[in-house]
Amino acid sequence: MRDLTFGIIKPDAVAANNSGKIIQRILDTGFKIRGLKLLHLSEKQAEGFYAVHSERPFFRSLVEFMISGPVVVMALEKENAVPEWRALMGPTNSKEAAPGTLRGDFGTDIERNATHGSDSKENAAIEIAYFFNQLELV
Ligand code: 3AN
Repeated sequence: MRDLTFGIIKPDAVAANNSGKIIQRILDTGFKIRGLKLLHLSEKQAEGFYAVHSERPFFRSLVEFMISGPVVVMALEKENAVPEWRALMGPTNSKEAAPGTLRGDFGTDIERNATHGSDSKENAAIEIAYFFNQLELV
């Protein structure tokens, strides 16, 4: 069954002009792009998106990073989209991510890790709805 997941190309990867390469990898891996836009998040938007991490020690730093420049937000469709997108991204820490994964090829460390992906179908629906309205999804 084809599912949706939600992805972000983070400010480090956008600033390094890697958005196009990442989108090409996404298409080459068989995802269909159902929604796509470039945004510069406000502090409130970033805090809201990462609210589950608000008590974590890295929260402030994560929010500051996510508002440091534009991001690309994406609704992605594929069979088993959530695990497939996480596999393409690689592990959270770019230092531990293998070459050939997006975080391995385009990220730097655990914070500047090039991409975000939903961790469940339920969260994918919540995260897509946070950034896209129905008219923005094809
Ligand atoms: P993932 O994005 O792989 O699901 P989460 O949900 O554990 O990882 O973390 C959300 C985001 O918070 C990560 N993408 C990463 O940028 C940041 N993060 C997680 N752990 C740390 C940490 N120890 N130090 C700094 N940033 C972190």
